Amino acid sequence: MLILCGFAASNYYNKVKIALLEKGVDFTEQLAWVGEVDRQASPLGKVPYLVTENGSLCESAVILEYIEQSYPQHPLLPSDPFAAAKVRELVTFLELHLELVARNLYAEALFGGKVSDEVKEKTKAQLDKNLRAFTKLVRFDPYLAGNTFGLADCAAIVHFPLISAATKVIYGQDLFADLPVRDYLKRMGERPYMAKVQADRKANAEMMMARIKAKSAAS
Ligand SMILES: N[C@@H](CCC(=O)N[C@@H](CS)C(=O)NCC(=O)O)C(=O)O
Repeated sequence: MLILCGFAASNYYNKVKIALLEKGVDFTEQLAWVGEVDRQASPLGKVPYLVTENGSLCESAVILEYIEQSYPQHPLLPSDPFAAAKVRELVTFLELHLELVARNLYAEALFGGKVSDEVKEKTKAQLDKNLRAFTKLVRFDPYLAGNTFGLADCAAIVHFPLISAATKVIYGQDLFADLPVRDYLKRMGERPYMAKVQADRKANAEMMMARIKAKSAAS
């Protein structure tokens, strides 16, 4: 049986969890906080990583490709190579050009730290530019890449809320204000397993904040 390792407050962890639930693949979860990661499995110390009968894998995009090829039921990629590439293109835009850029803000937006004005300005310019490009690719009809739920949705469900929250806190404005992201997330939130995913995320986020507070009080 597959073991998904990491913590449920992580967007990348939940991306993989949603894909497994969507496909109906059996798995168990194992809690691994940052700093407690098995470095053989994930040499950069990042979560998630997946333990399989063949060994372990890290990097969520790689994990999702492995799951998709190993468990063809309820496909999350179209069989047509071009249509599948369009889904992967959206995931790349979301993660490389939006989430990874917005990540520059998380220290202040989410974790009580501080980010310099210079970083905030640079990040805003990059986000605005990359959002304009993303807007040209994204469909929302009703799923991110068109009429079928897929890998791009597994990514969007977890990344949109975080990017929205971070940009609202830092710039007083939701990056996605002009896109139908709220309605989209509401629809995605109605998928049968989502209430549990959100409850797990919330409970784990509370644990994580308590750990951060305890660590800073001890130092
Ligand atoms: N590219 C990685 C990103 C994963 C990632 O950044 N995970 C965060 C938690 S959301 C993490 O482990 N951060 C700890 C670190 O970077 O040291 C993936 O897709 O799996």
